[in-house]
This record gives sequence, C-alpha cells and structure tokens, in this order.
Amino acid sequence: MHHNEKEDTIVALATPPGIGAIGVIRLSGPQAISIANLVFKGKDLLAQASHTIHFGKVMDGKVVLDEVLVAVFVAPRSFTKENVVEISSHGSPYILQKIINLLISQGARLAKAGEFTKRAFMNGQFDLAQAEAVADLINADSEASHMAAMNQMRGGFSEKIKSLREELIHFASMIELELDFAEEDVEFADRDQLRALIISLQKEISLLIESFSLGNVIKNGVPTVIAGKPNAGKSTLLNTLLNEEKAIVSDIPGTTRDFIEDEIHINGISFRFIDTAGIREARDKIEALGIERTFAKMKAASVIIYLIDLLEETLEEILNEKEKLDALGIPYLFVGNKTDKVEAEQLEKLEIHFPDIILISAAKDQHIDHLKSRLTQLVHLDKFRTGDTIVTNIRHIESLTNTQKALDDTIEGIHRHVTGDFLAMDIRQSLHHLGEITGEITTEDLLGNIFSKFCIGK
Ligand SMILES: Nc1nc2c(ncn2[C@@H]2O[C@H](COP(=O)(O)OP(=O)(O)OP(=O)(O)O)[C@@H](O)[C@H]2O)c(=O)[nH]1
Ligand SMILES: [Mg+2]
Repeated sequence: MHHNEKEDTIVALATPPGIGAIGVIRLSGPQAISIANLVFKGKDLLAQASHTIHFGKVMDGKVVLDEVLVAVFVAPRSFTKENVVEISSHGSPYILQKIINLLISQGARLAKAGEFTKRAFMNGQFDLAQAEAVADLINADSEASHMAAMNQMRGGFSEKIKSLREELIHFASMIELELDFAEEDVEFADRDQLRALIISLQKEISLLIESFSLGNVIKNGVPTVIAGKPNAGKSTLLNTLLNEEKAIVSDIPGTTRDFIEDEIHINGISFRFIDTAGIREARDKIEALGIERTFAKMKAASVIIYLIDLLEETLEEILNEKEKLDALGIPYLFVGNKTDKVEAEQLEKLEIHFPDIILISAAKDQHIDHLKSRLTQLVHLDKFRTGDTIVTNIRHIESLTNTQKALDDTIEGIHRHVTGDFLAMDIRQSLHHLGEITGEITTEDLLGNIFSKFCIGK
C-alpha cells in the first residue's frame, strides 16, 4: 500500500532549542490526541473538549518524565486543521528530547522543516502567500517588517492577487466560449474592453513590482554607507547613531581602514550603517585596499550619507564632491559636519549654495534627529504608512514579472488580431503565474522549496 504522508502524526519541538523556563512540543495529525493520551497520566485526553488545557504527568512506563500542561485542539479547529496537541513541559533540552522520543515510540513521526505550516496550507487554513508570511513574521525584527508580514499573513496581498485573477478569468471564459462557436464567427469578449482591462491590470502589477524596492528594504534593512574624506567625522557619526563607541575616532586622517557596520532601527525600519575608510589618494597599500572597499560599498548601498568636513573644505571642493556623487546615481544625503566650530554666517552661505545640505555636529550630537528623519524620507517610509500592498518576497516578484510578460503578449495579440485561441492561451499563462503566488497553481518542487526554508517545528 502506498504510504500517505498526510496520515502521519508528526511531532516536533515548537520552542527554540536550548534551555528555557518551559518548552512546547507540538503534535499534529489524526492520532495526535490518542498518542499523547498513551503517555499522559491525568484525564482521558480523548474525552476532552477542543481548546482545553490539562495538567498531568508524562510517563515513560513507570518513570515520570515531567509534570506538564497539555492543550488539546480537535480537528478542524487548529492551526493545521488536524488534531493538535501541545505539551508544555519544563524547558530542559534533555526532558524535551525524552518526551519527543517517547511520542515517536508510540507512533508519531518527527516533523520535517515547515511541515506544520505546509499542512495548514494543504488543508486550506491559508494560501501560499500567507504561509510564506508566517515565516516572515517569525523572522521579523523591526516594526516595518512586522507590519508587512502581518498584512500579508492576514491576506491583504492575497486578496489583491485574487481580484486581479478574477477579472482575467472572466475574459478568459468569454474567449473560450467564442471558441465553442467558432463557425459562427462571433465575439463575446469585446477586444477594446479586454485591452483596457489588461492595461489597467498591468498598471496595478507595475505598482506591486515597484513596491519591492521598498519591500526588500523593509525585510532586509537598508544598507547605508557613511562616506567622505578622511577626518570628516564618519566614525564619530557612526558612534553617535549607534550610541556606542564602536569605531575608533582620532584626529589622524586615515584612521578607519576597513569598514565597520552595525544596525539600528529608525522609525521602525532597520538601517545597516557602514562606516568606511576616508576617500583620498592612498598613502600605503592597506589604505588603498580600504578605499577600494569604500567604493565597492558605496556602489552596493541603498543610501549614502556623504560627510563633508566643514572646517577643511572650500565651497569649490564641496561642489566638486557633490558632482561626483550625483554621477554615482545612488540616493544620498549631503551632510556638512562640525557645525559647532563654524560661524553662523558661513552656515547660511552654505545653505544658499546647497539648499539640500544637512548641517550637523556628529561629535556634539546636533541635528542628528533631522538627519534621521531625512533618511527615512529617502527610503519612502511615508509610502509604507498608507497601508498599500507591499511585495517583500522575491518569488512573488518573479511571478508578477512573468504575469506582466504574458499580459504584454496578450496586448500584442489583440493588436495583431490573432484568433481567440491564441489570446486565451496568453491569458491562461497570466493566470498561471498569478496563481503561483497564492498557491492555486503549485508543484511539489515549489512547495518543497518554500517549506524547506522553515525550521523544524514550524
Ligand atoms: N569639532 C568637531 N569635531 C569633530 C566632529 N565630528 C568629528 N570630529 C573630530 O574629527 C576628527 C576625525 O573624526 P573621525 O570620526 O575619526 O573621522 P573619520 O571621517 O572617521 O576619519 P577617517 O577614519 O580617518 O577617514 C576627530 O578628531 C573627531 O573628534 C564634530 O562634529 N565637531
Ligand atoms: Mg573613521
């Protein structure tokens, strides 16, 4: 007989490995309650109502392994929509492992990575994009990434994709209806209307694709390079931002030779600040390597904070540096440092020449808040607050891009007056790619790939 994995009852540690005050073991599957019942000394778990918790002992034969709390969830009212039991025991890795082994000896099987979430998906608890959001939510480490994952998990993104699909399905079926009446040469699906629909769908999809640059930043943090000439105060600024003496500061130009980085959250977004070696003609081989790295980091940055030493540089030099920055084509903040030692008159002059300049004192912690708020504006944090759907997942971007291509083909087909069967094919292709996002269309490979990225126990 073919072994059906879905019939297995799976078990895994649901809390992180290591010592904790308590640890939670989760069982899911048809036999979850009966297997737990075999090792539980207390009430008869099979006779208990769903969503109840019971105190008792886990027995390995005559030996008491631990005193535990057992929560019972009866199918389909559980995360996986199967019978689920959660055993909370004392958080010793030794005890937890013993209990898991015991449950396995009674007929459970160790869960594979992501298998609980996969079952929840297979049983219709949520769609694929929502399942992926569970992983994002678990990994979220900032307010913004948490909000984006939450929105996706609650189905905001899925709703959007579903409504796009439904509009297309309507037209696909009209065109397919035409095919049934091929001899009669009728057109049920108005071509102009179809074209207008596709163009409006393409606009929406473009917005989703564009949102990824922000989505990616929300999920992975914003690499922000602090660059400038030696002694401009880059390391001082890093330390001030981090509120920690992370980098060595000295009045010797060329102090920082390698890059130094650390992360902080500003307005709920995580920024990875990278302090770099000052840019000048290198004095030795090591400095030259450091400066090379500075350029590489600048090119890979999402944002550059470019620091000017106001005590050293003339207007002409500053202008020269700004032009070089513009040529790089990466969003940057142009920042004049050491205002504490500069006359007010000179600062005014600077602001007239460079209306965008941000004037700070890194050492005296002046106007750093202003710098931070300009930084969040630069990554369009404001856009995020409006509750727009934001794509954070590279797999979704691939599917959206493929959808866009198929829609291009459809438009092209309408333009060339191709027959209905060709149009129907292109539309089906778009539907296929949209369906990949929410999991209407899946393959074992795709699912394996997604869920294997989860940890065991999720
Ligand atoms: N007056 C004043 N001095 C500052 C300020 N910020 C930094 N400095 C001083 O400028 C000097 C250089 O500071 P660093 O932070 O080491 O400069 P850096 O840009 O990292 O220099 P390199 O690593 O050599 O490229 C130190 O003596 C700092 O104390 C500031 O806001 N005001
Ligand atoms: Mg430095």
